[in-house]
Amino acid sequence: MLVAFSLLISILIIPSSYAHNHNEKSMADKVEIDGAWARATFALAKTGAAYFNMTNNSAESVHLKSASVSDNVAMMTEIHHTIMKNDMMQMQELEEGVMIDANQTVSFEPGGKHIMLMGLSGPLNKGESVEITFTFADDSSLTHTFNILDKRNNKGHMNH
Ligand SMILES: [Cu+2]
Repeated sequence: MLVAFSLLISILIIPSSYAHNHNEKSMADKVEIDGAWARATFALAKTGAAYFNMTNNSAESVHLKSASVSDNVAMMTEIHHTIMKNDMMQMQELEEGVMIDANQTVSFEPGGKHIMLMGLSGPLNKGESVEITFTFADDSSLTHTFNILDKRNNKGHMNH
């Protein structure tokens, strides 16, 4: 009888703790994106870059793990940052993604962090837009529209 009783308790407890998690805001719900744009490319470009600010409006840190686009846009999407190596600017993938601390904004901007679109299926044309989906450590995700702008590359970041 005692065994049956404790089994019953664990059955009751597990679903209620799941229910509790569902009531909490997902990481995707805690962030806001602004200033989103992607750089227009020339006709035969195979890579493109996108920039934005991501603000964490919550009291807990948020872990952005990855970004993706439709296969129609590019084969691969990576989160990159830019480092100086031997006086040269180089890009590196941030394989673990990016942590955004409580109530902080992380800027993805030319010469710094950016979303890299690799294996473009066509050029990113000024005036059009591209949808980028962000996925967080809790598997929540959000999709944002990036307008394609023809901004000058003023930081000598040749690959972008
Ligand atoms: Cu890059």
